[in-house]
Amino acid sequence: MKSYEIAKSLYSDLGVDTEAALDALATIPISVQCWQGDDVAGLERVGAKLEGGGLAATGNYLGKPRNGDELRADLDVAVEHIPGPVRLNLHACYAEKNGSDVDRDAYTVDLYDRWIDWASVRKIGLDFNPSYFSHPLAADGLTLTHPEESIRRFWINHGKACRKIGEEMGRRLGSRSTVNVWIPDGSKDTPADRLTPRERLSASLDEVFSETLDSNLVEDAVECKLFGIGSESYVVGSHEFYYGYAIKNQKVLCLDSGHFHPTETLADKISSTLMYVPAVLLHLSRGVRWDSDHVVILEDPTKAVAEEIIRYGLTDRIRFGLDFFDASINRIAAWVIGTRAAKQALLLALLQPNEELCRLEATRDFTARLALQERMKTLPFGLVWEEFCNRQSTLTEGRWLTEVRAYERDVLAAR
Ligand SMILES: [Mn+2]
Repeated sequence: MKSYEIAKSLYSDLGVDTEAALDALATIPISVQCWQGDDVAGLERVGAKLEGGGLAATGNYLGKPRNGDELRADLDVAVEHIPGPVRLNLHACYAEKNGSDVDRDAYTVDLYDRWIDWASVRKIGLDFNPSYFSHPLAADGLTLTHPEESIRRFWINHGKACRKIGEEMGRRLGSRSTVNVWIPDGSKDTPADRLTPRERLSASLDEVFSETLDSNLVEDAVECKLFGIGSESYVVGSHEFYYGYAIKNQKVLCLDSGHFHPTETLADKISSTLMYVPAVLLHLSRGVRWDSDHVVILEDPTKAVAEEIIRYGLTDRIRFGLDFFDASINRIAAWVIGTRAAKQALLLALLQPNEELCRLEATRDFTARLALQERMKTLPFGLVWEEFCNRQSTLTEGRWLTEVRAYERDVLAAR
């Protein structure tokens, strides 16, 4: 408490109200991705694993969950060590089919009853994603752009089914679900025709989104990508494609940190895209030299994204999500580290003297602006973060890992 009071006073000297920052942080939920828990395997089949889609999970850490109950138990441990509100981001391949032979084009909300029950008890909202990978009809890496009409139809119907599932999740949980469409479609080598697949994708998406649903319960997002394994030369759903589609159709635009050129970052895209699309869904991730989906850490690109959102008061138009999966370290710790880092980035942004920085800029005092930007970096942010953890009844840095280790020893090691 004493150290927080010192931090509070130091920030106050610069006109920053740490109490307001702590209150604001406690209102921003981050949607935690279920797929970090099991290397994107899903629950449709026993022993299912990630197949195709240009995605690769690496590592083989002990204790991978073998069913939905184990995955949810692991999630409970992670959520316990994440201060403040979270949501859960679920992929369609986490359906629990209980022996039913229903395929993805006809999935219904009852396949997710156990997830909804889990979320309901914990007062957590659910977000949702159609799964356009790990399926025989996606084996050649083409889904909504497939040249065969019947295969395209199957995936269109999957998208339609998922929107209705998202709407029902929103209704049952009293919290709007963001349903995000990402497809892997592309070409390993230089294509002869880049146009026709894009025309097919546009037409397929129009069909997926054709039914008007309750916008208080569900919203549609679309996610671009630069390349994937097996789609190095061409991705149908590029940034320009989806940016145009989202503007034209007023959809939420999903920006994934790993889905652009390695030196290209998301921060500068926020203020531009929000001029033309209703909202942005963030998939915070960390690409190391490629779209490697490393665990999010408190690094400059993530901090810059948070600053852009907080400075202009845009949190209502941002959906905060994570997209990484790493099986080379304890999967639960990966969830905790990545989500805490994202929240720390938000807290740092909330602790910026934004009015003063803008005032200095308006008076063209760029010397003082730079000096103040640098000064902020030496303030005791960690003490304010500890206070946030304490107020949210969550263990501080350096303490939560002991608990995760105990669970690893008692539960994960026995699987
Ligand atoms: Mn993503």
